[in-house]
Amino acid sequence: NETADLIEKMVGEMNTLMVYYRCAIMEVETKLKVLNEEFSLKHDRNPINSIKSRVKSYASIREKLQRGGIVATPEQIEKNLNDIAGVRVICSFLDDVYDVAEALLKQDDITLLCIKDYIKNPKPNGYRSLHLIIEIPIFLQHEKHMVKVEIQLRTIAQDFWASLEHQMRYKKNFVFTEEMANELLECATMSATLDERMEKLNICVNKDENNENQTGK
Ligand code: 0O2
Repeated sequence: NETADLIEKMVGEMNTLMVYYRCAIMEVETKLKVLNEEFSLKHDRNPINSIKSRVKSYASIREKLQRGGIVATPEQIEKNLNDIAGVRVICSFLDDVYDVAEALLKQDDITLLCIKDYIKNPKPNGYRSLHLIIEIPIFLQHEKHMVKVEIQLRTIAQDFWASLEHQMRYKKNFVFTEEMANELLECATMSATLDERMEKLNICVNKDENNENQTGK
């Protein structure tokens, strides 16, 4: 009976923790949507193309804990895992990635715990994305709770590559041959070139827009 009580208590605590992560995702999503609205009002376009969020599944949490030799208690999970709440922000242009990240990090209730810029320093396989680990408060009836969220910001082209690479890699835990890995890397380089060319085009569009405004056209 004592074991059953203990299990029930643990399950209850885990469920509460997962609710906290879902609430933190809602907070971050709202902040991003507000920024998108403001930008679209000022510049007549959306810097954020889409937002995809998820709370890590119990199976993935368990696997990650086992890999790290971490005891599966809610306290240890909160302390050691940074990516249980994940928000992926797909931006239109490269500049948007950095502008959105900067605007978000400026907000005084957000604490940046870690930043990894895989756009400036891509992974050897070609993966590009800006990763932020932040901490954000959620306000409950009687308390304020700080929650960690992993935010991945990337362009549409970077997301295209990462989504397909992820699908292929996770398919039966496939290990790419050297030839395939090279091909993937080349695809990543091509999508990076695409981003740079689109970015340049957008700079021209913005310049023209500013000139028109100045000449009162
Ligand atoms: P999933 O299924 O997306 O959740 P760790 O987070 O502890 O595993 P690290 O090095 O601190 O390791 O994290 P990193 O590399 O900053 O970011 C990990 C997450 O970034 C991954 O989560 C992926 O979502 C994404 N990512 C990193 N590298 C790649 C890559 O080469 N290809 C793709 N498609 N995504 C990548 P998960 O938990 O591994 O996967």
